[in-house]
Amino acid sequence: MSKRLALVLVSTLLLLSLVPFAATAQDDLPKIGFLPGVVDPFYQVMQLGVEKAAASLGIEVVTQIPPTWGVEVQTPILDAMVARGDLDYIITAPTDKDQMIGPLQAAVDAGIRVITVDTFLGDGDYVNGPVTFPISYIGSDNVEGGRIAARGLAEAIGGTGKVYINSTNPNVSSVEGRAAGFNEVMANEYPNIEVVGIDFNLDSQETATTQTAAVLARVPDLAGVFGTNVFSAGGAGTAVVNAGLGGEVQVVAYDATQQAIEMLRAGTVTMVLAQKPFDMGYLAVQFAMADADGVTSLPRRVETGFAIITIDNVDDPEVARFIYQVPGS
Ligand code: T6T
Repeated sequence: MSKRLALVLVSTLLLLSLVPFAATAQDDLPKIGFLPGVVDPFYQVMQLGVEKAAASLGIEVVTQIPPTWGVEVQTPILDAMVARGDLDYIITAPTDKDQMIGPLQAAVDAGIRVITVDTFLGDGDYVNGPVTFPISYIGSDNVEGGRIAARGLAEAIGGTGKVYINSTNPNVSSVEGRAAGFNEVMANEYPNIEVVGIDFNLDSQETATTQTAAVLARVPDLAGVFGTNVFSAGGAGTAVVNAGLGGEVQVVAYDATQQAIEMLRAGTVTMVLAQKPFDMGYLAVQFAMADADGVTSLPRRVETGFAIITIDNVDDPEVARFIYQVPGS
């Protein structure tokens, strides 16, 4: 055999021996299910983060976004994801901090590892709290976000007057935390501000608009509104504009949608709290990969922070990059 032929043979054998290993490595990559709360710009941006991380790592993600918010919609989708039998991890935003414990425990019992993003189960303390099975909670410190919103609104109304909260659902860790932080600051730091109440719009912007309009009619000297998420803030701002009170009744908006930014530019909204949904999705996929690779020291809680957007900084690219940019919008 010539030297050259021997070399070709050896190289071919070497290459062939590597192929099965490559296939195994590919097969060993975790497969992830992504189940957010509802179709909205916040979760659409989170999906971009999930997809970006998955592409970087070469792993497959199965995404299903519930059309409406709620345990009754999210649970059957989760059950179907578990029943597929091919998912190693589920990244999800539980739509109720108590009622989703059972369905997610069932996923864990079926051998799936769970990471919660944006919302948490129980009290969110996955080390010492009542629920410890999720790998991690990755999301905003929503109580702190509520405090920031309260101080922003209080300042906008000169530290005195009546304010109202429009929110989505009770028992959801994110919006519940926002209202709690807001109420805490108003009670402790602003004795001349009265919180006249809270309504739950069940993730309907239309309902949020109607509810806010009713409060504006009932409380003619209302000074401000805190909208705790996309739908709440959108509805609150719309009602204020419809009543001809834009700029008079101040609105603080949680979630940096295009609509919230338009209302900020129009003078209806005084402050927008941008969360970092891209980071939440991206990090969750990275955490799943790290866990699959045997990393055991992943933090059980990761706070992704905020960008606080006002009319003074909305055009600063370092701030504007946190406005929720959804493809096609
Ligand atoms: O505000 C976000 C999210 O953080 C919350 O948990 C649910 O509502 C949104 O998705 C906005 O609609």
